[in-house]
Amino acid sequence: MEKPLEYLKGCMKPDQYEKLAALNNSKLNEFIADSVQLCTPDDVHLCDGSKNEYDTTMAAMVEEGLATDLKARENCFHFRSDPSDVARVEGRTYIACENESDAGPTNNWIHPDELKGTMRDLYNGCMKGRTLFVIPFSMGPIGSPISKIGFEITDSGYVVCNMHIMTRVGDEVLETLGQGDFIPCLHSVGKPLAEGESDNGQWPCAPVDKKYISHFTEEQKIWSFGSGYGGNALLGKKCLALRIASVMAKKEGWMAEHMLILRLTNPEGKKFHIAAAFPSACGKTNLAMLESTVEGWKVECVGDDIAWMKMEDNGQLRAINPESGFFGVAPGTNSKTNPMAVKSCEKNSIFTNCVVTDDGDVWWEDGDGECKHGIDWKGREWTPDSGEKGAHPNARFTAPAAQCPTICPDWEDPAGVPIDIFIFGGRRSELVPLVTEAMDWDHGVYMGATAASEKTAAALDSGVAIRRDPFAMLPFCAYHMADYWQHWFDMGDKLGNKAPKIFYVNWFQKNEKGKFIWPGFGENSRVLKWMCERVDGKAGAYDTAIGKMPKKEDLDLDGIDLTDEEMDKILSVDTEGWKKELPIVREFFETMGDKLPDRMVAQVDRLEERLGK
Ligand code: GTP
Ligand code: SPV
Ligand code: MN
Repeated sequence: MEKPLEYLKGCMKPDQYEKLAALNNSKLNEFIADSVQLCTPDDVHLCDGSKNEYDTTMAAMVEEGLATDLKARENCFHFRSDPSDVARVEGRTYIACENESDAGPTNNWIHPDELKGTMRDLYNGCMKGRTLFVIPFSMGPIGSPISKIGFEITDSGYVVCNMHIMTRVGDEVLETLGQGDFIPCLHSVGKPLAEGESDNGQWPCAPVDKKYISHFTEEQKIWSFGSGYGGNALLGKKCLALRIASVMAKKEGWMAEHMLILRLTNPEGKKFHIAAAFPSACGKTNLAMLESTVEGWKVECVGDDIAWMKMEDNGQLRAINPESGFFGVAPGTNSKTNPMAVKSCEKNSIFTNCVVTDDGDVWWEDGDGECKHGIDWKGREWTPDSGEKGAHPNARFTAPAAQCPTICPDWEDPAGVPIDIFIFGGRRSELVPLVTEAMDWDHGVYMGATAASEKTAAALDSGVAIRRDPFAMLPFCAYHMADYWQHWFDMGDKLGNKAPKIFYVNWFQKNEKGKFIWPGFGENSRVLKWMCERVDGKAGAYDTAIGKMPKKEDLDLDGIDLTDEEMDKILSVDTEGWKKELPIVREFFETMGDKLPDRMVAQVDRLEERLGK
């Protein structure tokens, strides 16, 4: 377009247009003008991040029947999504770069030209009858050298309100941006409205085969179409802060990881910082907000889903949480399992796909209290006898991080927190012990690369029962997985003796009756304590074929309700079982082709040796 500003003058409110004119960022003006021209909305709104904007946008959705005002909770709202739009759609998530080999074997690749062609046709006129919102947002504290600015264009009020909570939105972002660069993110629910038509209370989205969650990794831009669900639509989160950032991080020598960040303080006041990667719906939010059951040990939350980490000049790795809210799994969250999450979403929060109770509150399976009658996530009457779950298993709450009672006072420090420990893990009902310490960095990288987990509800189409989910990044690493592994080896080389210690955990082993053996949740603090004492050289461990492990007496198990047999079961190494994993791991490695680092092969060879023939 020749004169984007002039074009925008014709379709924006004067005061909002003036902001753009004063800023005079030509990339931004072109991005907005091109999007307006392509998507043909009825109206354009430049977001300022104000409470008034949130309230007005939410009120319009309540009016429309898309949201329910929850009378029992201060400033809280509930949304019911379309049944096809309840989770990330990995099969419709694309990495577009010049060469397919750069996307690697773990991503869906389409050539950028082809994908743009397909998506332009879909975007054409897609915002008819709707408002196009322009959301200026910062991932990371505004102005921090690690932070990145994005602009999300969307036709969804749900996205606007969620982005207000999950990211830093508003005028300050414009001021910080100036003439600088940003990541353009274009989103549409993909449901244009005909003249006089309205959503009429129905969550707007497109059918699955029209959904595209696309990442142009070389141009660094994001195009998402057809879904309103969190990870597909709140583009600052998985799309920017993980997929696009993973490519930047590789190029620039830092790390963008699917990790919670927490601070653990011991009785002497010494602080440890832990970053932990578990696949979606495998316990990050819970661990991040854990209430320690070990006397004198205190946990504070820095972040629950994403970590951006950089090495300082002195060789110390420091992490920030690029988000400002939690988009947490609701089912299973209650005052016993995760009291801090319960408190975090007491007010000013958004709920998606829960049961709305008759007294105007939300309820979900394994939540607090009982629900005798309500309206389920599909909008039908629900009672405990309905025979179906009332909340979708991937029902979520969106809550401001600042509302977490244990939020770390330094959670917004632009310099981040120094990382001492990395944890990997997954959901395995068999084989994988409670905790293992890597023998060295390379062995830890092997543990991360071979992490595997049972299927959860966080992705609609994740397929097989147990899948390899390296570093919990399978759905989020936007370049060749083997290059990503090499990046981990390289980071270890750079960090040298300042590299964090690496551990692997599994909270999810089950007994013959299908019950979790380890009580989990707050009791996981016992395992974290052992890790910190390992860092300090205070706790014992012994060598096994799969790594260093604690004996029962090395763990603080005071007051825990487990029999000796049960503890033995989760602290033992099933050599035959591990041997059976080897061919599966080798087969997985083979899918990486010649990019597979020799150092990775060396690790599986050594493991095989240690396990014995
Ligand atoms: P994403 O937001 O999808 O990335 O998930 P997450 O990794 O943050 O998982 P989250 O903490 O929300 O936990 C997901 C589910 O696992 C919830 O239903 C939790 O109740 C359950 N869970 C978390 N920690 C534990 C644990 O230590 N033991 C057991 N048995 N279940 C757990
Ligand atoms: C996950 O699936 O890992 C989530 C939820 O944290 S989403 O934002 O949808 O990715
Ligand atoms: Mn996640």
